[in-house]
Amino acid sequence: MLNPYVLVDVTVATMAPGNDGYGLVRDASLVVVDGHITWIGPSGDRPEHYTDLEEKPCGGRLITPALIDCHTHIVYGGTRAREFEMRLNGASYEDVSRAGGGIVSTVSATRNQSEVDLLHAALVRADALIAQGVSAIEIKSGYGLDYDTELKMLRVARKIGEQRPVRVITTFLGAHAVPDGMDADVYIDTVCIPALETAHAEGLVDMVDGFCEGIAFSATQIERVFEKAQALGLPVKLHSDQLSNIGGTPLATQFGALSVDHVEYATDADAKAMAQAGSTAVLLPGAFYTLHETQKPPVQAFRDHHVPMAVATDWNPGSSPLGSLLLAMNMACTLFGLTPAEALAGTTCHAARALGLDDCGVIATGKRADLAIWNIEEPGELAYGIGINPLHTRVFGGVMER
Ligand code: DI6
Ligand code: FE
Repeated sequence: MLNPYVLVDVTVATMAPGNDGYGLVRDASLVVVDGHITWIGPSGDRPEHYTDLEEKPCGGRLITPALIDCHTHIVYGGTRAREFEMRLNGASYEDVSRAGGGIVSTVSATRNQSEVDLLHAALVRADALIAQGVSAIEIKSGYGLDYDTELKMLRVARKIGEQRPVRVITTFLGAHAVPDGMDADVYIDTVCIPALETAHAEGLVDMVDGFCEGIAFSATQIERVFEKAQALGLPVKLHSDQLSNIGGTPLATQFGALSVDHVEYATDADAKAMAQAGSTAVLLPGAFYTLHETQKPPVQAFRDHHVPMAVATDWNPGSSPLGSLLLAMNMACTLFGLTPAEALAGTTCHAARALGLDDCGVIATGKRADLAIWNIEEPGELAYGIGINPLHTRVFGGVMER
């Protein structure tokens, strides 16, 4: 059992709702008992019964909730660096495709790689996120597109959570792309839905996602997957309005989606529907950047309708080979116009909400002690730096890592 302790000489960005955006407490103390926060406030106000605890001085550093990457695809085989090179040497999308590139190449590499090798590569990616103060990672399947490989990906994702001090939330994304040579409807009914049922029965699935897009699946096809998710009692989320608007968001909100992700082409009506359904908008600037997208997500509409905005890496080998959540925060500010406080909310309290987690993402009494202690004094610096990692140390479930 962990001894209780108190972090002293800190500035705390609690990210608790309803104040300056950061919920800053200066000259603060933060009491941790049994892996949970039991008191946070100005040092002078610390209750009598907490005065004898072991004190850990933090040298005036900033503490935030540990970061949460609420949208990743970090389990995959192979790399797409070659096609990046080809495109920059003048090859067209068709040339890349003819040379066996694109999502199809990731699917075959993921099918061909052993579970051990997939895990090995994914752990390296998880470690990169953890090193930036991340304590929870959502990980999707979706590069198998066959029964066995979808299950294999989810087992690997679960193992990451067992082998590293990080919470892993798994998402079944069987409806990610139509496998080569297969009809989309046949795939949904004979592969995707049966794989979801088995994965759920084996305890491998926390949430269900789909890719609703002209190049992937229609809203009617996704609806069948969501009906199955609902029958199994699993929450849903959706890749929607990334490259076009084909009605994914109204569908997602009808199913009470935890989040609607990408949303560059979402309309004001979509934002309104998301607000009514309580869905979080997950902004993914890494994909926007990589694909040279020009349509920005309707950030002002999300603000006007009080839709919480999360920010994530979307780490995947094709459209977002982005291994830094801090950089995603910076990009969300520079490319989409989020304020640094919105960007930090996007990777803490709103990211927790996008995953349906209510025990983390803010610093408050009763929450898990998942914290990031930074070598900076002002929270605005987190989104300001480009490729800078100011993490001093992480606290995971109350355990201070150094
Ligand atoms: N949206 C994307 O941008 C990626 N998947 C998705 O649903 C693309 C995935 C890839 O190219 O590997
Ligand atoms: Fe994605």
